Amino acid sequence: MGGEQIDDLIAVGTPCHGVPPNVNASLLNILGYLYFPWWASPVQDMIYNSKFLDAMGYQASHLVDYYGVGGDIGFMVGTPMDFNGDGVPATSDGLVPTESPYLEGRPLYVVQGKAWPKGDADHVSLIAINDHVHRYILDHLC
Ligand SMILES: [Ca+2]
Repeated sequence: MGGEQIDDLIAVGTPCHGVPPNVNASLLNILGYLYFPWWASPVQDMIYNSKFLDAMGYQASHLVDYYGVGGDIGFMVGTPMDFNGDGVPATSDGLVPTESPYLEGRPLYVVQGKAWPKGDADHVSLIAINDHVHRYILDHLC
């Protein structure tokens, strides 16, 4: 499968720029009483500027209309990052840095709010396609 078979690609909460190396430490500060299994740790390939991510690149194919969607619940996962270059660093959706789904020159839709159960802007709510994401997808596919 290639770009010729894909018209629109909407990446929701996808860590295109990766995650910080201390994501576990950030979570453990809050959830310190929970056991974190080894497989819940980010692999080295998903750490910012890993060889893998750099090789993948931070640009979408010109054959595909790419849209990134990130969540911002104000939860600090590492240092706030400014991947879209607007000068404004953002926090995270509770797991993935807000602007990590951004690819150069492509739209990034940020859902701001709170984590479940007070809101639906957290990582799991985004990838479960909450109402904001559902409407965004329909707007771009219709
Ligand atoms: Ca930014």
